[in-house]
Amino acid sequence: MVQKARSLSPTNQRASGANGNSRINAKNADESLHSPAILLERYRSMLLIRRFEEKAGQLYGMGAIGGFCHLYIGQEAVVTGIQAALIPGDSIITSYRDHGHMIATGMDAKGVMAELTGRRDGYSHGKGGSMHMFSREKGFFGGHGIVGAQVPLGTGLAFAHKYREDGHVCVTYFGDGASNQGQIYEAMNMASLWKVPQIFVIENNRYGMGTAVARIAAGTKLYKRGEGFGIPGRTVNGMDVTEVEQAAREAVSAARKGQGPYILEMETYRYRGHSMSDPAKYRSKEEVADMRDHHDPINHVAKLLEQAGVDEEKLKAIDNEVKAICSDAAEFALASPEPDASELWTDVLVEA
Ligand SMILES: Cc1ncc(C[n+]2csc(CCOP(=O)(O)OP(=O)(O)O)c2C)c(N)n1
Ligand SMILES: [Mg+2]
Repeated sequence: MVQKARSLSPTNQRASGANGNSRINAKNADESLHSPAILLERYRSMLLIRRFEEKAGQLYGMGAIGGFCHLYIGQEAVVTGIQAALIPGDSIITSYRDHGHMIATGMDAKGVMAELTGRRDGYSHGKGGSMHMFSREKGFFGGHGIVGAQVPLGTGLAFAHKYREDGHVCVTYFGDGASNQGQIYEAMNMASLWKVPQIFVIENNRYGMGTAVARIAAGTKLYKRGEGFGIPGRTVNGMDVTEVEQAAREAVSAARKGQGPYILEMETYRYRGHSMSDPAKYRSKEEVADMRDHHDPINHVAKLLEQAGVDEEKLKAIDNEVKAICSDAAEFALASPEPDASELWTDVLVEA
């Protein structure tokens, strides 16, 4: 399997798919990923992220969340499938669209919601907000507001895994817009030269703020962006959690075995605006409706479960369970006090 993953050289990719895309080979697919038990787990994880984000959107509307708030609704299959291929001790780093990533690592919904609302019980004691949360315990290294900044940091995390010989990998998420940032290519060069275990996951949701990929990218096949550095890549249907997990398993397994970095370009879509303050006038309502109605990652899994004979009541019960988690998180957050003014200078620098 490792050989297979690594042998997807750019040349092979061109030969392997009608559009030059290297799709997951159905023959390699692990059938157990389609079992109702696994699909139910993935369904719950994706739904928890969606309900969490809907609740965050509500709190923002009520004025309980200040500053920026970038929702992840529509993209849930990406982080859910990737996380399913990881083990405790692996590290994850991403941009400001980060709530889903935190929830997927198992970070506490209460702590995340309390941080979003700027409260003392939040992950950064209410001083970081939506874009700046961390959990060493869960291997989550932020939460970064500067576009692309997390990518070289991710190379550093991956280097640490290699240096310590701990067998872990770093998954570094970034967007289609970020993929035009110069620092990403410096990071890719080092990552490949030193063969560090870094998986570059490009969440291509088609827009960077209000700008469509084709308007800013000279070359829209983002999975090929590592070609010059000898980093293999492939596109993945990011609205299909099983396809994401299968691709992640292959890339992660190769990286764990010392074969170096890999690029996974996830074809995905965000339903909401770039942030809560974006009216999203740069795309049509029909486009968004088509994605919601025909490509939704959660509905897709629900349909598969129904076809496998899983009772609709069971799915409803899962929805009620995750909704309760999110309501409790909101209640907890709103009951938590704001940080004291004396906290202004604490946790700013760490004495080395
Ligand atoms: C260095 C830098 N330049 C510009 C911005 C403003 N900005 C914030 S998000 C964003 C778009 C990034 O889009 P993409 O990478 O596709 O991520 P998405 O928001 O779609 O998840 C821009 C230009 C910034 N935060 N940092
Ligand atoms: Mg984008």
